[in-house]
Amino acid sequence: MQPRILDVRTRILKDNDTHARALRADFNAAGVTVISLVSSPGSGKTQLLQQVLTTLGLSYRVAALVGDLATDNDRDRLAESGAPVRQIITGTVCHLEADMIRTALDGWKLNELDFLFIENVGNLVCPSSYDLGEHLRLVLLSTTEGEDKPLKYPTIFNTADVAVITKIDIAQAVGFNRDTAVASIYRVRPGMTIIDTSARAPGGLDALLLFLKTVRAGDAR
Ligand SMILES: Nc1nc2c(ncn2[C@@H]2O[C@H](COP(=O)(O)OP(=O)(O)OP(=O)(O)O)[C@@H](O)[C@H]2O)c(=O)[nH]1
Ligand SMILES: [Mg+2]
Repeated sequence: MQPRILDVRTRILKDNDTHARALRADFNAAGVTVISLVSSPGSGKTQLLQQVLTTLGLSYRVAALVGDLATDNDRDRLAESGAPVRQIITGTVCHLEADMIRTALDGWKLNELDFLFIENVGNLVCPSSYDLGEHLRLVLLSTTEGEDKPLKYPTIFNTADVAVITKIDIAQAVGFNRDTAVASIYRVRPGMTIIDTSARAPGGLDALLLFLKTVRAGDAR
């Protein structure tokens, strides 16, 4: 007799999950690779993304959405790359939600993009609970914020796919211990992919760029 699998999932589907699922279906249908970035405020999401957009924009069709409680500052910084960028102002909300992404995408032709990047609101707590329909979530950990952050905020690392260590150029100056940081990440997520970056050093994003191109090559097959 075939073993019967009993689905004991009792979680009530939240509105956000429904919206996120619809978004992911649209992203897949359009053939666009969607990558989100989460981290605490100031760990370098915009700086990194601006350079990623600039470099990938030479060979790929790229665009970005960026969320903040207030100001268009990050949109303006990202737009310096030449890529189309839209700001989502969340007001008092400390994360992006799938329906905000849907609204912000209005009028954009997804099938004319290879990569869509989404910079979430700087926060290590709220964004972890909200699926945005993205294919890959990068969690950034900067050398300045303390090696124990993955242990203190495990959920954001558990809901991300890749950990990106930022500001490696100042690691020594701030006494960053990479082994300790990696051990913290592995305590939460054994074997998680970790990519070191610097937005200030020449070639400091090469490993990340190669990773993103490999992801795209897999999606585009
Ligand atoms: N030394 C160094 N500084 C960096 C690097 N990346 C970013 N910074 C600096 O860190 C500060 C914050 O960077 P942002 O890119 O604004 O950080 P963010 O994560 O987008 O911040 P929020 O959007 O407010 O959450 C800026 O002063 C950057 O110039 C890096 O690789 N090395
Ligand atoms: Mg930013």
